[in-house]
Amino acid sequence: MQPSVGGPATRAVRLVIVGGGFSGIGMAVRLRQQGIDDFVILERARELGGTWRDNSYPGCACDVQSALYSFSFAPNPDWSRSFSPQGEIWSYLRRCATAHDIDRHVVYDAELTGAVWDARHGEWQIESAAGRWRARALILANGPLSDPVRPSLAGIERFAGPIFHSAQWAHDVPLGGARVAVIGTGASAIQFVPRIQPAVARLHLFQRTPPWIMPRNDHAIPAWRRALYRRWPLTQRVGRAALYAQREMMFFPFRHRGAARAVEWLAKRHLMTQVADPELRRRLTPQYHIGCKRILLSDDYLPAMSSPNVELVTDRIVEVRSTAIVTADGRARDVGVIVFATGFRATDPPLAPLIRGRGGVSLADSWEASPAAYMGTTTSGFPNLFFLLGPNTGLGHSSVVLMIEAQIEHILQVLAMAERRGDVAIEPSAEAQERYVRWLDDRLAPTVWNRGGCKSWYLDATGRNSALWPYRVGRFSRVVKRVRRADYVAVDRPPLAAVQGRVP
Ligand code: N01
Repeated sequence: MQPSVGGPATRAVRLVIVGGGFSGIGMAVRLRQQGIDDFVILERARELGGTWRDNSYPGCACDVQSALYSFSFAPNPDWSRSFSPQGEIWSYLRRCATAHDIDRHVVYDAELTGAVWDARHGEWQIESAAGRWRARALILANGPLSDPVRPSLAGIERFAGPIFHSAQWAHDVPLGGARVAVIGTGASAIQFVPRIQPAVARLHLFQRTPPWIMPRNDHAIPAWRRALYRRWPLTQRVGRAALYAQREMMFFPFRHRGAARAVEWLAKRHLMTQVADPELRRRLTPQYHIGCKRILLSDDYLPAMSSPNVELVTDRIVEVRSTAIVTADGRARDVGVIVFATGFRATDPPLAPLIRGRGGVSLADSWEASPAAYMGTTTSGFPNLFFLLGPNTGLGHSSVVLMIEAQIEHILQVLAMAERRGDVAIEPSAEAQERYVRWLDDRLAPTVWNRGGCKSWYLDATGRNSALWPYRVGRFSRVVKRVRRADYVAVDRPPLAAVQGRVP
């Protein structure tokens, strides 16, 4: 895509937000609260909700308590459970959008197909499946866990039965009485495996690496407590603050091996009480430090492993045939349906090749397979481009909605600062970004995520941890909400002439 000030079909707005999930809706609400109305949300689907719209597999729920996994500015007194199911979270998001009059800003079926920084006019030229826009600022709120990964297994194209990914659950495929293969044992699989196990004839669960699993302790929120929250909202805010503090304390084992050993002991005890067979237990016991991969919560996954219709397969898959999966030991297991629970393109963002900044350089070229951003939110060479849940904003211990909210405040402050300074476009200086990323890398180097003896989706193709923030949420909020003016440079003047020379 070449930069061009489009014809009549090109609509001009102040901001374009890509994605209408938690990040996009949160950004839109805060923009409206600031009196900024001139923006659109480009949503590739036909409804809002992001990952909470897409992931509809049986048993899908949040593994962070809803009181914290929700916007601070939109408390919901009606959560039915401490860890609410997907349907409730999705409706909550749609309600937030409606309550704040966001719907009229949304363009559906509008998958982003390209965006180019037009230095001459100081704006982004944006192309989508629903048309063209030009905008002063582009906010990528497309989420790190949006695009499923399907492994390339030899012979998969020959498989005769249905194949689908957990994030694109095929509700029209009947699993009752079927022989089902589930590939992957991450956060998604452990939620749906116990739900489908009672219905299927046979479930072969292909595990490459066992996860550490802790008790979930989910419970219904009694009607009296919901009434209390409705009547006195302050009580819910106090509960949220307590939960926030409790979750912040859960960070400790991620940085202190002694504390992590105690958590490992608890997880092993959980396994011991839920799985009687020592051989099965051995195969379900992780051989890496707890926390290296996401710690999972479940009270019903491990018991499902002992069901007579479940087989835990730990041999490597070598081939898929029309009605079977063959493992490295030469065994072929007859299966009629394959479900991939194999995760997402988290550190290999699919939009990166489509976004072109100064000089026509793409994000993918600039990042060279290792996404990096200043404060997880902006990146040098890409004026007025902002990320929500960008590089190194993931968490192992708390709610990412808190990270989104902190980033939104950062973006609002940077936009306001640019306006005050009279800057048409602004970006972090290369030095500020390098300093920040070096600091992150140094902090992450000794942690369990980098050194815990596992390979997780936190590590990108280069082996760098470009997914996680290395501290508590509180520290991120403090760092990000205090914008350092000197770290942001204007790119409209004097560099404009030089930039113009390079762009056709
Ligand atoms: O995906 P994952 P997920 N052959 O990447 C295996 C969030 N989430 O969808 O560990 C065989 O964690 C892979 O094996 P290994 C949450 O942040 C949140 O479950 O790489 N197996 C692993 O077991 C989570 O972390 C909620 O050896 C293959 C699995 O597939 C993130 O989403 C709920 C394979 C992938 O696990 C992703 O979770 C659900 C292959 N070729 C998810 N390739 C909440 O409740 C991969 N695997 C908020």
